[in-house]
Formats: sequence, C-alpha cells, structure tokens
Amino acid sequence: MSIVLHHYPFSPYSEKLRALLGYTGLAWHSVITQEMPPRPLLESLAGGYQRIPVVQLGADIFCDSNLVANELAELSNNPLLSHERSTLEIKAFIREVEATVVFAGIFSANGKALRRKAMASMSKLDLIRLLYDRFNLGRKASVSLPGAKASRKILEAHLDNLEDRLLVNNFLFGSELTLADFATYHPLWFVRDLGEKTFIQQYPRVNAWMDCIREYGHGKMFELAGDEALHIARDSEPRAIADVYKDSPLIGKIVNVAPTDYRQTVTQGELVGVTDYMWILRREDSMVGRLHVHFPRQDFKLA
Ligand SMILES: N[C@@H](CCC(=O)N[C@@H](CS)C(=O)NCC(=O)O)C(=O)O
Repeated sequence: MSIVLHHYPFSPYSEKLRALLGYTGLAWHSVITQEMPPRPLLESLAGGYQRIPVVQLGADIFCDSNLVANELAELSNNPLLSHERSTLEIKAFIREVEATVVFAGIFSANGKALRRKAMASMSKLDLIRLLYDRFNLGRKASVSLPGAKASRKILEAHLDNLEDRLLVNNFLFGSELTLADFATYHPLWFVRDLGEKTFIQQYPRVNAWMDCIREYGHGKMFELAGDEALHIARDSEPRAIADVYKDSPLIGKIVNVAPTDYRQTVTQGELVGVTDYMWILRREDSMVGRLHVHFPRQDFKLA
C-alpha cells in the first residue's frame, strides 16, 4: 500500500512527516497542495478538514500528523515513533510543543529570508491571499496566539530546555529518536532552515541534533499528480474496521468532526469506528467513492 503525503514545502507539520519518512526509510508519494484552501482534491478525500498534512493509504485518509505517526510507526515497526503508544510524559511534551512552540516558531521565523522564499515560490496575489488567510485563521482560533516578543521568549525557554536535555542524551528522550524529536524538530526547522534565523546557533547541542535529523533527509520520495492520488483512492477499498472499534451507541450515526483549536472546519460522515484515541468516519465522494477518514480525539470534537 503506497503512502501518499498531501503537503506543501513550507508546512512545518509536513516537515515533521517528511523527516519521519526519511528516518524510517519508507517509500512515499508526494502530492503538492496549495498553501491555503480551496483545495478541491483534498476536499474529495478528507471532506471539510482543511489542515495540512493529510496522508492517504489507499481509501483511508489520516488527518493530523500524530495520527499519521501511528501508521508510520506500524509500517516501519518502530513503536517509538507512535503517538498513541508514547509514554504520558512524551505525549505531554509533544502537546506543549505543538500548542505553543509551533506558533512561536512561525512568528519568530518571519523576516527577509522567509519573505524572499515565499515570493520566489508564489505570485504576489497568492502571497496576499495567503497572508489574508492566515490572518483569518488566527482571528477565528479558539487558542490565543503569541505576539512576536512573546514568541521569542517562548522559543528561548524551549531552546534552553532542549540544550539541557541534549547534555544528558543524544536525543530528547534517550539514546534513540522518538516521536518527540520529530515533533520538536519541525518548528525549529521553520526558524533556522527556512527563516534562516541565526540565534539557534547559540545552542550548539540543539544545532547538532537538528543536523542529525536533517541528515536522514526525506527518504524515498516519488512525485505523484493529484488526480493519480484520487485514482488510488477510487481503486481501493477502505480497511476493514475491527469489531472492537464498533463498541459505541454512536456507530452508524451521521456525525460532524472538527478541530477545536484553529481551522475548525467540519467533516461529516457516518461513524464507523471509535477508540479512546480516534474516530473513523465513512464518507462517499462522487469522484472517488467510499473512504474512511481517520481523526484523533485529542483537540477534536464530535457532534
Ligand atoms: N495538529 C495538526 C496541525 C496541522 C497544521 O496546523 N498545519 C498547518 C500547516 S503546517 C496548517 O494546516 N495551516 C493552514 C493551512 O495550511 O491551510 C497536525 O498535527 O497535523
């Protein structure tokens, strides 16, 4: 079953998955999507979910990078990369990083280098549309986003913490890479490698650790046209749902699932699978047919 990653180059959460794919050595297909909605192809696959990355395994669609990490952990036989199977301590660490440091990174990366790269990769009009889109995303978010000054403080405290951790071990939670490393790498990649901000150089152990992850690269990547991805979904059947996933009075009901923090757009479908960790919705799309769309429960709501 081929792994299809729907992503765009500047997306930090996509970089988390690209780096994970590089580390696992799994082969994958890359479908480049727009930096902002509308994304009609993804609408066919994931319904209303509008965040990036999205991963497709045949007719199974995985929304949210931590949920994808579970699949990659399974496919590469490396439980340390699974979010669901992470220790509570690692889960809490990842949650904190993704709730605060990612936004702090995005604000801190802003500057000449990022603007130059953005202008080289999109038209002026698209850049204006992107800025407007992100302004609205922030305005409608239910979480408060840090300003530029607070962002720098958050990042510095985070970098101090990482530098201390890396004094004791090669990686954040021991001598092997875990999902926590990848979840921490992507916002710093955005600041240091995309934004070309030099202040991370004051943290030598963090720099060396980032270089080590970067050296794994993005692995065996093959480009794929968007309509090919749709054909893969159309020609596949969603995975069977185990009986243990059907133990809920809501099974068979039409439900809406949406993120609770930002880009809270809704995907509607029939609930066909439930665990403590996730929900699976069945959708029918006129072009691709039947799909199973997988969502984590953390920071999502079902109604
Ligand atoms: N919790 C999500 C967060 C994904 C996320 O925020 N992605 C950003 C891009 S890195 C996004 O979707 N931004 C709005 C957009 O691209 O339209 C995950 O882990 O996948």
